[in-house]
Amino acid sequence: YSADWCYEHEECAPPHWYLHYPSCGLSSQSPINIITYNSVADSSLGPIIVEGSDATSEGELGNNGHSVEVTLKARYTLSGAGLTDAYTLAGFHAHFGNSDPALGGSEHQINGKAFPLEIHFVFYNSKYIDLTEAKKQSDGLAVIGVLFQIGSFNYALDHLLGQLSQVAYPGQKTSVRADLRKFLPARIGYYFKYNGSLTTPTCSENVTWLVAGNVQTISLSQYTQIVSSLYFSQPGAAEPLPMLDNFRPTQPLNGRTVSVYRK
Ligand code: GRE
Ligand code: ZN
Repeated sequence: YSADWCYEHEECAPPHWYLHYPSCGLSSQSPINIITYNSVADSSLGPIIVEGSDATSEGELGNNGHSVEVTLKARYTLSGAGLTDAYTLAGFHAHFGNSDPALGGSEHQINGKAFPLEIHFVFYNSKYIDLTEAKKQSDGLAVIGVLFQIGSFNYALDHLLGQLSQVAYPGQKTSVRADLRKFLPARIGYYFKYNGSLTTPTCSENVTWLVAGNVQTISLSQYTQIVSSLYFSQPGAAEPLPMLDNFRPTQPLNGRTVSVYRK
């Protein structure tokens, strides 16, 4: 395969990523299985604070060949959570499973349980000029991971889901209006925090991970819309490859501490 990394073909799948991207073989990788009874309570962290314009923002929804991602024009800032610096939202994207939500799809697990969907809100350290520059820095990134289970209809996400068919293939983009507030609370009072990596190559180990403790819901039909709208492959490919199971397996903790804040 021409791709040097992928999820779907044995030859370029996660166990081989380190061959082209050596950082993927290091010892502080993400995602992880968060074992709640091993996490260390730290009340000094304080809640996660996300500030920014609360009006709906214009933005772009796109298929990058590995995930579906949204970027917004409005500026949102992450602080709190024991972070030394403020971080700026670069965008958010989704990792998910296949047509059977019981088989998982999230990257992080909680007590060995995977969820069908995980959204990553990627923030870069505001002292760097942009995401590209921040990715090269050891204190470059902070990512909020939000897990979803099948349950009640998710009104906040539905507007974006309706536009997925417009970005079925890699490279496609469409404009969207979204209010981050609706799916990322301004204050998150329950989360896990640990030092890890990008979950995609280059797998650089410069991410402060904040995984929300409260699992959100999405209806089964909404989940089905995600797993039936998108492709890894270009239009007209001899073998169309639906975008499914775009998650990396959990990685060894190797003695890292997972902190928990709950208030
Ligand atoms: C990803 O590609 O999945 C990713 C990023 C940046 C931070 C975390 C992450 O691009 O999982
Ligand atoms: Zn991600």
